[in-house]
Amino acid sequence: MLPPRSAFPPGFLFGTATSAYQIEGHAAGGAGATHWDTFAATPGNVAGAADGARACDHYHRWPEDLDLVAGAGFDLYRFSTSWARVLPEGRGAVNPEGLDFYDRLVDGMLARGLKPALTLYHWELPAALADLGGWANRDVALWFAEFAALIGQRLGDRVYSVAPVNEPWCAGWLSHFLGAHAPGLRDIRAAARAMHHLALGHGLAIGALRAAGVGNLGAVCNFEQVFPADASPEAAAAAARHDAIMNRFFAGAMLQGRYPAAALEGLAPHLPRGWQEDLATIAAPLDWFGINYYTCKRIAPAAGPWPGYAEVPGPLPKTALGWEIAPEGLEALLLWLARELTGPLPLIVTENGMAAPDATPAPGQALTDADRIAYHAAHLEACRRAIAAGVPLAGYVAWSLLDNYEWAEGYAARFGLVHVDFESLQRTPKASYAAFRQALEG
Ligand code: IFM
Repeated sequence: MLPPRSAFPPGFLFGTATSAYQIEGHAAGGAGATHWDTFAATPGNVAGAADGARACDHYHRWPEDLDLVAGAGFDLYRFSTSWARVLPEGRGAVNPEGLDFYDRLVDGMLARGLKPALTLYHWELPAALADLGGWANRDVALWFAEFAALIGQRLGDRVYSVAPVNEPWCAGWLSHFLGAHAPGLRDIRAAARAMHHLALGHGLAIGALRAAGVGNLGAVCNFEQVFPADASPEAAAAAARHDAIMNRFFAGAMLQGRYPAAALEGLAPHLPRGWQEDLATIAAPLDWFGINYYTCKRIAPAAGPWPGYAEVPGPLPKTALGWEIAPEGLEALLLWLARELTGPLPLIVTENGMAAPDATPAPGQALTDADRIAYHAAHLEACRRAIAAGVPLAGYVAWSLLDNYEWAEGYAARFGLVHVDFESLQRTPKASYAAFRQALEG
């Protein structure tokens, strides 16, 4: 059972989230190509070579999807704009159909009493900008700020909150150093530059949004609880390096105006000249800070060049993606953030959820995803403990409303509270959806 709404402070916000490329159906509506289209079209990158061309066809089915969000009693809907849908070349000519789509979507949320929580960039970089070097090119951060201003001018009067970049660690390190996401690079120089320019793009976008009169601006970073794989000093140092790259790089820059020393020891030689001068822009004041949390990691030293570490499997029960289920890690990270980085700034859990091996529901039957309910329940209890310990936690957002395009995993990993049949595109609420509806009534 999920803890009821009444177990949280008055005004605590409950939401659910999606992102543009994962659900919209990118082939519809005149959107430009993105680096995810080309990444998926390259053999070996994505399970089944799946892409987001059709996804959940949310572009046409959004009224039904917003009815589902409202029907569960959520207060807030976290969604994202696709840069390439609005600006097919990344800059220059606007696709009016794209802007109109987001206009209708936001009005649709307001009509249903939902707070629109907008993320500007959830990873689908316009291919035309990838051609120019993507995030490794500083100009992309400047063009991103122009996109932010455009969206701010069009939607800023109606959205509840805005965050520029979802999970910059994924858009930077996972995509340019580990090669697991588009553009699929494994290059430390590109990674260092992309990470810095993503941070700069965040700061410039915050400035552009404030200049457009948009308020309630924040950031959304992903965090993992990090453990050394054993008691050796080498494992402790390896874990500290992962912690610096994963948990402290973006949060440190955005909240304190500095990159952690344990990350700079490997990245500094590859950062663009004069990077220090961008830190004041990156650390633009925020109104809230979002934490996306899914799992913990155990880190062992590994041979080879910096950063010289590898993940090792842990003993906890795992999700369908093999991610350890570690709700205590959420509590620990919330306490750490509030103590060391965010202080009185409101925190929001902007993503939390699990991929489960859901079976296809029988016609007319709810899908029984007891493991997902238990996952959300345990993490909501972790939130309650953090609040009781004094953390100014203001909301919890479940990932995800719908089963959707899970990036390199294609359509096999299902995170939704609502099952999607990717043939018929029929939506069927799961038991976890009903659990949220019940909890949010109480
Ligand atoms: O599906 C993703 C989402 O796009 C970003 N955060 C993590 C989710 C699950 O992997």
